[in-house]
Amino acid sequence: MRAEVAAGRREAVEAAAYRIRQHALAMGEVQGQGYVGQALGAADILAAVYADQLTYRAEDPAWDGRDRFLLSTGHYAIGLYAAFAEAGIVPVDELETYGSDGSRLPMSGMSTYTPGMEISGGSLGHGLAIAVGLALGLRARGNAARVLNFLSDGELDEGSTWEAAMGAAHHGLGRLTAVVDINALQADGPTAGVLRTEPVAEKWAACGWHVERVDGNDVGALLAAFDAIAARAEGHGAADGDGHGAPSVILCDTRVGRGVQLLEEREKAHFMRIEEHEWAVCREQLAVGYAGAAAEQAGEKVSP
Ligand SMILES: Cc1ncc(C[n+]2csc(CCOP(=O)(O)OP(=O)(O)O)c2C)c(N)n1
Ligand SMILES: [Mg+2]
Repeated sequence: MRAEVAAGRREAVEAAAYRIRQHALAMGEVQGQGYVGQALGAADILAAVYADQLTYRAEDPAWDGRDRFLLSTGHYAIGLYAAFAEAGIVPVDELETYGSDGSRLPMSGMSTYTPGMEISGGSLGHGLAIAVGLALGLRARGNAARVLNFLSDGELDEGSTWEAAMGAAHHGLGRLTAVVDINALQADGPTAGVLRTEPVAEKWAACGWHVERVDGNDVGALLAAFDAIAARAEGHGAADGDGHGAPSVILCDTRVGRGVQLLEEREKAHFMRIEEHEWAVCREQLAVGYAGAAAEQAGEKVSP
């Protein structure tokens, strides 16, 4: 049975996720549109990674001992910039430049522009293969850093993802972790209608991966799954520099727009256009929802 995650630790990550959502709304408002729904949906995952799991130095993002977090979904960059701000890798003030000419924060994630951005991921389906190469290289150099690749459910449509998955298992990349945001959505509509990828867990297992599947908007469940995977990565020779073992995947079922009811219910959710008067509503709904959840957890009665 899995150990319960301590309440204080979970609350710290939930607070980080709340700030990531606030940052994402602020960036979205600058442009009036964008991939805000993905940032809100993935905020709990990004908070678990940057506020709890990842080893890095905010003041030295290129430090060789860092764990590598590869965002293969370039359009999710808005969410990662928000996490970078929360982590102290980019200043909060800089977020308002998002998507503007000359900004270090372009709409699609680019490694040459942004400190901490490991790859340029706009062309989908390449991140996992890059992660495999990176993990092989680190292991060959005796570097015990972990490699995490964040990918979307749309990237499971890509053959290159599955080639990389088989390669990772073949090479026994025990310190490689794939984190899949299963928001059930793609640019052309629901994932189930574009290309049926389920049963996803069975597919990864058949490729030789250790699989965890969780509610990706439940911080406690996320941390427990990440802990289990980190323990496996550690067990796979992190200390002796060997690093052989089955790679791990954490399948995260999330909701687009999570935390802002107006956006959770929006039909066209891949690229959202949000009216000027709606931003204040979004901020208000986010704040009320967060306060309500915190009060509920504290055992207080929340009025409907
Ligand atoms: C190789 C490639 N094919 C197509 C696209 C166009 N494209 C951009 S986002 C996207 C949707 C991919 O699915 P997912 O990331 O799950 O979408 P979301 O959950 O963000 O709506 C597509 C097809 C691309 N960027 N790269
Ligand atoms: Mg998707």
